[in-house]
Amino acid sequence: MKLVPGTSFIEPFSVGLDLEAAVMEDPSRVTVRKASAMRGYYADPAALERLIASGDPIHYKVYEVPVPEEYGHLMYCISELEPGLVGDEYFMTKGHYHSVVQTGEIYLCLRGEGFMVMKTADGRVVAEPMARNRMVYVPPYWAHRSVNTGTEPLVSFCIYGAEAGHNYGDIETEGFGARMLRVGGKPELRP
Ligand code: S6P
Ligand code: ZN
Repeated sequence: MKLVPGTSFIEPFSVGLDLEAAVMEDPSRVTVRKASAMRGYYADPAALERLIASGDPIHYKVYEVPVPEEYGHLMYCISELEPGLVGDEYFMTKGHYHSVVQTGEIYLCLRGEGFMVMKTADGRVVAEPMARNRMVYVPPYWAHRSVNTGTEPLVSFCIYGAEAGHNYGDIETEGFGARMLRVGGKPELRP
């Protein structure tokens, strides 16, 4: 067998995914982001500070059994975003471009309801609905952020090229171009 430089050889394995319950059974890495990790992301920073002061609740968790972050491997995760509002803005993930910007991603929604908001570097914004059994295709070049507009956790299974990496910096500087706000009790994407 001839190995290709840059792509590690590993043993096959399997992982328990309970798609009914929307959980990964034995994750070896769980990334937790609390409200305090979201400073700078919401339109109403005072509302975020009140949320942090009231106990800094968990915003979202990402469950993984990681593989090498290399071309050829496929990374996958369960992403679980809590429901809630910061002022009038629905709870969301930070959102990112992939560092290897030509890497796409698939999100299969298992539970909850919301949107995948996606943007390009030249300012286009598209929001695709997320609901159980709905799959969102995030093409190469599109930054992506999940937004929970429902009343239960928004849980998705995602798969992407393991070399992708996360570029949060560009979103921190350029923002997302639009926000998902509760207007008259309903979600509305506002520029
Ligand atoms: C990774 C993939 C997800 C997100 C997760 C959290 O490419 O898109 O695993 O990392 O949903 O979002 P964020 O924007 O905080 O990384
Ligand atoms: Zn991604």
